[in-house]
Amino acid sequence: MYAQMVDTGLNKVVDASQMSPQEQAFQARIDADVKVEPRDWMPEAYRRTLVRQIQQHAHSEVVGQLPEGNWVTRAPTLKRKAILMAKIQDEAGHGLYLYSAAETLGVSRDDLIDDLHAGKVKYSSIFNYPTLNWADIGAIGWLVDGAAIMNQIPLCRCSYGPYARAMVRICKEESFHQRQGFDIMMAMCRGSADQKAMAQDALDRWWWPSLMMFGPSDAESVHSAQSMRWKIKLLSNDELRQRFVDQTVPQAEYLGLRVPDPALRWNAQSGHYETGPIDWAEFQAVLRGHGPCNRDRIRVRKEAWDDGQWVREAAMAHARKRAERESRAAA
Ligand code: FAQ
Repeated sequence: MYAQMVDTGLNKVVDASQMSPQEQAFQARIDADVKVEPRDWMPEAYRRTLVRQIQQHAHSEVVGQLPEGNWVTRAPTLKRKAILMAKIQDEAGHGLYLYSAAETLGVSRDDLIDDLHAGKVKYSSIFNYPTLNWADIGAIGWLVDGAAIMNQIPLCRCSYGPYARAMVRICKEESFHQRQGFDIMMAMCRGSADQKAMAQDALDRWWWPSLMMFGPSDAESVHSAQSMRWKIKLLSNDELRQRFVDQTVPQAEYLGLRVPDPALRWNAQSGHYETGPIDWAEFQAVLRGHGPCNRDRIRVRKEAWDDGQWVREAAMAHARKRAERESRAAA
């Protein structure tokens, strides 16, 4: 239902009896937790599934800079500004590691970026929401980076070596990002009544979109079953979402904030929080390009890409000259 753009050639999980001997051997290696490396043989659908997920992830990191970039010039102190700039640079770096990981699968970064700009591939729904005040920067770090880590820690153990290794460093940095967001929220919640109200307003607006980051429910998730079989995904969308809720609700309580879900309750029997229904119509609308900021995000990305053309050309010219100098010196 939600997957319209990228055809990975798979509609259902491939059963062992339908696999060629080569595919069976591949699955046996996955089952034995042997990492797949770029030069290893892999089923075409495995390769395409990885390209789809890794590029969506890379684009999310890059587009994810935009909502925060909106606040660099208006951060409340020099220290907060320096931290925010460092965080945004980290996100750019994550995008670069991930594009590199995707390139090991035989695709070109330029083509991936063209596909993003043409609206052919997705990036995370969360980045189509606006950052209206400084508390939103706290909420992004606390909730969005918090959700990102919850999803990404298991990816450090995923079956594809270059993706798994990229995730190790990314997760270390995301963990710092999450703490800086919580620190902003704490400062605001300990501040004036108006500041606390801003923090509550940010939680009210970011809570549900953060839950949507984990993707459609397991029943609706098109790719989960096969991706889990291949250990591209280790945990399902709903499992990760539940872990996030269980971790985050006590943090909201610590801050003295109210989670905007009247149905939220602790189930002592299951040992988990139960939540009210997610508005999947809103999620679908955002994925179809009708979120509050979809058009703006792509427009700004394209402008940044075009503006950077001369920098890319200059870097290439410099690399060429350097290589020529080095080969002359070696001759
Ligand atoms: N937004 O069958 P599933 C970050 C699409 S990084 C948009 O369940 P899958 C860092 C999905 O692509 C955040 N699209 O798909 C940061 C598929 O469409 P397709 C990004 C979504 O792949 C923090 C269709 O729906 N993280 O935040 C979303 O098995 C702060 C069907 O769904 C990653 O990408 C969504 N929320 O599971 C940066 C992590 N959910 O491609 C700056 C890696 C689903 O067939 C500031 N990715 N879709 O057209 C994953 O773990 C998975 O790809 C999921 C989706 C869990 C996102």
